[in-house]
Formats: sequence, structure tokens, C-alpha cells
Amino acid sequence: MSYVNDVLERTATRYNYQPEFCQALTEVLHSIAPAVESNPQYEKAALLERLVAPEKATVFRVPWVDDNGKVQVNRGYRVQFNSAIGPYKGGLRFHPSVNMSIIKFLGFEQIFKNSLTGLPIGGGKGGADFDPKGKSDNEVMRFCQGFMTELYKVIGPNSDVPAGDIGVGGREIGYLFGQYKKITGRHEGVLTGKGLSYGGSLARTEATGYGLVYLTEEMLRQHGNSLEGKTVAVSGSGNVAIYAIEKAQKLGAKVVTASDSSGYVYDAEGIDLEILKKVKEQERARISKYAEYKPTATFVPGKRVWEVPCTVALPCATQNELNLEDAKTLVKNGCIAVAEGANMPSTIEATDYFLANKVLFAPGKAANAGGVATSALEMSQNSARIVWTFEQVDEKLKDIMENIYYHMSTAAETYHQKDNFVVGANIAGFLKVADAMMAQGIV
Ligand code: NDP
Ligand code: 2IT
Repeated sequence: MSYVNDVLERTATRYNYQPEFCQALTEVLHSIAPAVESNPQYEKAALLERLVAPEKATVFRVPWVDDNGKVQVNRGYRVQFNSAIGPYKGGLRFHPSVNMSIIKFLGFEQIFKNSLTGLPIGGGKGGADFDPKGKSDNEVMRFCQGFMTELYKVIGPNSDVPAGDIGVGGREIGYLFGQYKKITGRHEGVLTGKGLSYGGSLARTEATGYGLVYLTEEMLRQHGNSLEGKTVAVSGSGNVAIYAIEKAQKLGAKVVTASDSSGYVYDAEGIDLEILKKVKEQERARISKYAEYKPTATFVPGKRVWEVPCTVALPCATQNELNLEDAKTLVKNGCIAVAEGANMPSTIEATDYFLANKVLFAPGKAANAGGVATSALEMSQNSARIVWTFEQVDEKLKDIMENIYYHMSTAAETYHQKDNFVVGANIAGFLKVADAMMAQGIV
């Protein structure tokens, strides 16, 4: 058995109770096999065995008191996966589904994503099984304070810098930062996605969605096409989805859907962003509210957006939200490009179907890397104690996304899999991390 398959089989057997982690592991290890085979020194150094094991994982209890005076207990996580190329960097997710499998899959993906940005950041992820939905601001604040009271012990501006993810946005980062500062007495760049008044970077809020669209446009451009005039389906209606819709519309696309876990809205006129932002960013309401404000839109409960005909699909909600059936529907309806705003939204079967049917497919670790890349730009500004303009950050973001496209497409060609950006992104991300691990010895 090959070295890659041996490590994959042993790790997947050992962690068979962590399905999302095993899924990410399978996709990455299969893709990088040719690069591993042409570097036999990796096996001698047990490089893959080290790569698939987090350097450190912390699990902690988070007790807090709700508005009724009842004590609640949640579970917090921080997985510090790989620091070969820089301090651990990656978001925090607050969602009831959070467990070790989900945090490990996200942390593992983050290693290669962060490498692809070209910036010096290692991979990590964290979160809690706390559900911010329906909680008051005070409850969210008390939870964040309790969470940080443990988390601060393992993070720092030069060791591990968390940020947002599902359920963690500007409000949560503010409360987390306040508690970190209170405990340590230090005002430093220990979190990214901060508010602009206390060290945040302009364009970080927009970065993941904008970056997704910059990469999509570059991918289309290199194939003689563009977003102009295209019908686009977007899933989700959170941070990534909203700013992907904004940038896609700026580039002349018509985005006809948005969704949340209750269903989706279809708006033949194109999504009205002002209304969507009001419903989601201000009212924190369900997506059906959009259709109440906008008479041309229909709300379809309990369904996914992929049944709506589109030319370009941008999944921006969560893992495994697009399966083989959805992929078949999209291809049948004429979809030519899929770019993942979310982390691992397509199942392995769906991904394989897109590739087999010549759909241009940009995997999440490349397509959504603009968020973490801009987080790294926030870290640079914090370290240098300077502030860049929106235009400066946005221009760097666009450059980074175009470079990611270049590196993943070049790696795909080098390994004789032209336009297979899954292989390209995984190999390009992996080789830099492998090189750094080899240089640093057995640690
Ligand atoms: P938000 O919390 O802002 O929004 C998440 C959206 O996805 C909501 O519309 C939510 O609906 C929906 N969603 C979440 N979980 C589920 C579920 N289990 N089933 C159906 N819908 C769901 O998160 P973000 O926009 O920040 O993140 C979205 C995706 O993008 C995630 O995969 C995240 O890991 C990824 N990502 C985020 C980055 C960032 O900078 N924020 C960077 C790179 C990737 P509901 O409210 O009903 O739960
Ligand atoms: O998945 C991701 O890349 C993020 N949630 C953003 C991480 C970050 O550190 O900005």
C-alpha cells in the first residue's frame, strides 16, 4: 500500500467517529498523493503522520448564567493544528452542531488555505456548541466572557490569533476582545475581525465574500468568460453570502437566491441587498422576512437553493450543504462554475461530479481564503500600528485572490490535471507547509 493510503487508512480508522474530519482528510490526502510520491523524504520524516495530528487541542467547560438566572454549561474548543509557516490562525464557530470532528476538519483545511494565501499563518480553529440564535446581547456577552476566560490561556498575538466564523461576527469579537484585555491587561492583535474603532481592518467584514467573487471572476476570465450578465445562486445569508452577493452584483451578475437553515428566498428581480442586510445584520431575523419586505420574492421553506436554475453557484452556508443530487440538478440546469464560499459545502461525490462534468470548481480552501488573508493584513496593521485605507486593503485582497488562482491552476497543470483545482489547491497549499516542516526538523 502507498504511504499516503496507509496514513489515510490508519487515521480514518482511528477517527471513524469524526466523519467531517475524515472527509477533509480523504479529500486532501487523495489530492496530494502525486506530490508525496515524488518526495520520498517525507515518508522517512513521518511528515504525513505529523500533518494529520493537531499539535495541540484544548477542550474546556464554559459555564454562564442566562437571563432567567439559570446556569448553562457549554463546551469550548481550540485546535492548534499546524504552526510550520506561522502562528495558528483560524476562526471560532458558535453553533449547536460544533464538536471535535467539525473543529478538526476546519482546522485541517485551514492549514492549506492559509498556506495558499502566501502569508505567514499556520492553521487552527475553535468554537463552542453555543447557539447565539434567540439569545439576548447580554447572554451573548456573558457567554463570550466565559469562553475567553479559558481561551486566553492558549492564544496570543504571536502564537494563535482567532477570528470569526459561523455565529461569531463583530458583536462576539468585541465581547471576546474586551474580556481578553481585561484579563491580561494587554491591548494587542490577538483577535481579527475587530471593530474599526479598536484595531480592526477596513474591508475585513467584506473580505471573504469579495475575495470569493474576485477568484470566481478570475477563474471565468481565464476561460474566456465573466460574471457579467450571469444568473447566480447563493446559499446562506450570513457574512460570507451577503458580501459575495454585493460584489457579484457590482460585477454585473444577477443573484437570485439567499437562504438560511429554514429555507430559501427566490427573487427573480435580483436580491435587494439593502433589505437582506436589514433582515440579517440588523434584525437578526429569519430569511422568510425578506419575502415579507419584498413582494417579488418567494420564500421556499425547508429546501435548498440548488433547484433554482443558475449559471454560477456560490455555496456560502455550511459543510455538506450541496450533495450529489444537487450537483446533478445544477449541471442539468446549465451551471458552468461553482466556487465555495463556505468550508467544504460540497460532498466528495458532488465535487467529483462537477469535475467529471467539466464544471469550473473552486474549492473552499482557495475560494474563501480572502477572509483569513485579510485577517493576516489586520495582524500586519496591528503590529506596525498603522491603518490602511479600504482601497489599499481591497487591492491587496484582489491581488491575493488572483495569485491563489494562479498557484492552484499552475499546480494542477504541473501534476497533469489541468483545471482540477481541488488537486491544484491541495498540492500548492501542502508543498509550502511540507517544506517548512522538513526544514524545522522532527518537532
Ligand atoms: P454566518 O454565521 O454569518 O452565516 C451562516 C449562514 O449559513 C447563515 O445563513 C446560516 O443560517 C447558514 N447555516 C449555518 N449552519 C447551517 C446549517 N447547519 N444548515 C443550514 N444553514 C446553515 O457565518 P459565515 O457567513 O461567516 O460563514 C458561512 C460559511 O463560510 C461557513 O462554512 C464558514 O466556515 C465559511 N467561512 C467564513 C469566513 C468568514 O470570514 N466569516 C471565512 C471563510 C469561510 P442560520 O442562521 O439559519 O443558521
Ligand atoms: O474559515 C475561515 O477561513 C475563517 N473563518 C476566517 C478565519 C480568520 O482567521 O479570519
